[in-house]
Amino acid sequence: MSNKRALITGITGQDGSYLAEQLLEQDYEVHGLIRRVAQEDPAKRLGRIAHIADRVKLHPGSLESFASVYRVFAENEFDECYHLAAQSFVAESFEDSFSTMDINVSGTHFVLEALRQLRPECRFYFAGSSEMFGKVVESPQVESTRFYPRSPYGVSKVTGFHLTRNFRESYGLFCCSGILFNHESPRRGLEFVTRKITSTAARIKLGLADKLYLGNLDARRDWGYAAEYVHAMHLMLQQDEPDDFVVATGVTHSVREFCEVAFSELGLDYNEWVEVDPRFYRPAEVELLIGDPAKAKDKLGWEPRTSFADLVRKMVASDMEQLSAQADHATGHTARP
Ligand code: NDP
Ligand code: GDR
Repeated sequence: MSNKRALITGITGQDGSYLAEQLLEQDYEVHGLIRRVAQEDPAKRLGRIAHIADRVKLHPGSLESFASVYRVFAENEFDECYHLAAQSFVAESFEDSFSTMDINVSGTHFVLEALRQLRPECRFYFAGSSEMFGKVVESPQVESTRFYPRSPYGVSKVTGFHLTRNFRESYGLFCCSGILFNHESPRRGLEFVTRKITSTAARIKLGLADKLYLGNLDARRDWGYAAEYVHAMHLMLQQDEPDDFVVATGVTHSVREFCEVAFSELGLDYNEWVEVDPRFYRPAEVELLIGDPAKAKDKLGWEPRTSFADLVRKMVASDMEQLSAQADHATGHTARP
């Protein structure tokens, strides 16, 4: 049993919520940094952690304010810090690259610097991303694959990765980066393509929507299950030495294939319902990602368990369940056969 104290930035997000659950199960004292706005509408903004809200300690703050991050470290002696908070939507990073840089680069720098000054023994995890590989120079991608980011988001994560390594090498801090490939779940934000597909397919099935508009259907991603990926983050901080790890399934599928499986799960043919809308294309695209998680398997004993088809099924089932209740109440809507 553990009595460690962990800080999770981004605790209200998909990964933060799964990680908080897993750390609580291991008897951690779990703290989270949350934006003040989250308190304005907790039912919505804290929805992913509502079921554990009475067991975590939440500290208002923002990655945009060094003072707020510093205060949280000054008031609490953390053993582990999982830095997950970020502007995480790649498409948005093209729309507002400056905010993305501020939050993802300066925000990471703030957390590292507060930790260095106040709690250098605290172990640190940085949420690196397969987007750092971008226009890939080799496949599959491994820890040593050269970075070639294709978006402001990707650039920000490359910078965060180098900052993390630099704090490890310069100050001897226990700093790790996970290079996580796309990971999804029923808690995924609705703006990401997987959840957009499963939630809209469910709406179509229930007669609540008539079309699904998407961008590039040929982009390929290595999609895994989020609850398993956060376990890898925890394992990284339990090692004897800090290091960086690729976390992936080693299997790649296209957005089109995701549509095929999700719609067929509902007895529908995606060709009839999906339409391409150029608005959802990106100025520069990451066409193909496929990771090799051999190092994580070898050193962490971590392996993915959920298959692509099971992941899609899980997400479709969850969206159907959530939306069916709404459809029952709506008048004039009937589920499609
Ligand atoms: P989400 O978008 O679900 O969560 C992002 C979190 O960051 C939210 O809790 C959000 O808070 C918080 N946040 C955003 N801006 C700020 C800010 N200025 N100050 C404080 N908190 C802020 O992301 P995921 O859970 O999917 O991802 C977690 C991390 O892993 C991110 O860094 C992401 O970039 C990275 N990553 C994700 C992958 C994936 O496939 N999911 C793959 C590789 C990396 P709020 O609720 O208030 O918006
Ligand atoms: P990604 O995830 O950019 O890989 O970043 P996203 O689900 O947004 O896009 C995946 C691929 O699907 C294509 N696509 C669309 N994407 C969205 N969002 N909406 C659409 O309508 C659409 N149509 C096609 C995209 O062009 C892209 O190729 C996610 C985030 O979680 C990051 O934070 C994380 O670092 C990476 O995964 C790994």
